[in-house]
Amino acid sequence: MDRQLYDLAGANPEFRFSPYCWRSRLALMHKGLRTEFLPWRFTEKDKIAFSGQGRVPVLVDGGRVVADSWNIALHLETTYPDAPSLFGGPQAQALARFVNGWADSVQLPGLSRLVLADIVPALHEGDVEYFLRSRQERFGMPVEAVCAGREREVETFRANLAPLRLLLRNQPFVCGEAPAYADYIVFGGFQWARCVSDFPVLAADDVVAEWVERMLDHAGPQARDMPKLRRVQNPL
Ligand SMILES: N[C@@H](CCC(=O)N[C@@H](CS)C(=O)NCC(=O)O)C(=O)O
Repeated sequence: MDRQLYDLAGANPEFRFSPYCWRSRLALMHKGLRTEFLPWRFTEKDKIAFSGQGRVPVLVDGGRVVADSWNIALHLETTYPDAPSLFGGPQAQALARFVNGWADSVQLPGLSRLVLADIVPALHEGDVEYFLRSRQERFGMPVEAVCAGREREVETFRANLAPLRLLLRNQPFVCGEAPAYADYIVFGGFQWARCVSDFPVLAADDVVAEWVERMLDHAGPQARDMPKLRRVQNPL
C-alpha cells in the first residue's frame, strides 16, 4: 500500500489510542483512502525522524510526508478534492480550526486530568519511563498527581462542555446532519479517554455521550472495540 500512517500503539501493537491519530484515521476513512496504520511507540523517534519532528500522526502519502493531524486533514482535502469534503468549504474549514484549538486547549487538557494516569499500564514497557518523565515535565507534577482530584475535576470538565452540549441538542453531529472533520477532532479526545480508561468522563444521559455513540456507529468496530485491546500484552 503506498499510503501509511504512523499511529501510536501500546504494549499490544494493535492497541491504538492517540486522540490525534484518531482524527487522522477517521479523516482517511471519510476520504475513502486505504491506508496502512503502522504501530509506533513514544520512544521510536528514529522511525519518524524523516518527518523532521517527533510526534504522531505522520502520514506518508506516495512521496509526500505530512506531520500533525491538522496538516494531514488539509493535505487530504486539497489532494483528494473529488472525495467527500472533510470541511464543506473554506468558511467551515476556518471554523473547524477553532474546534481544533478548543480540543487541544480545553478538551484534551481536561481529559488528561481524568485519565492520564490510566495510560501507564497499557504502554509498551520501553515507553513507561519516557512517558512518566515527559508528562511530569509537561504537567509539572507526577502523572498520578495529575489525576488525583478526578472525582471532583470531572464536574468541571463536564460543565466546560456546555457549548458542545448546546450544539448537539440541536443537531446530530458537530458538522450538522452528518459527521465530518470537526466531529473527528472532538471524537478523537473521547475515543482516547475510552481506550485508555474506564473512568466515566461523561454522564450516561448527556447528549454528548449520545453523540459519542453515534460516532462509534459511524467509525465502526475498529473504534468501538479498541478498548478491549488495552490489556492484551505484546505477543512478540
Ligand atoms: N499537534 C499535533 C500533536 C501530536 C501529538 O502530540 N502526538 C502525541 C501522541 S498522542 C505524540 O506523538 N507524542 C510524542 C511524545 O510525547 O513524545 C497533532 O495534532 O498531530
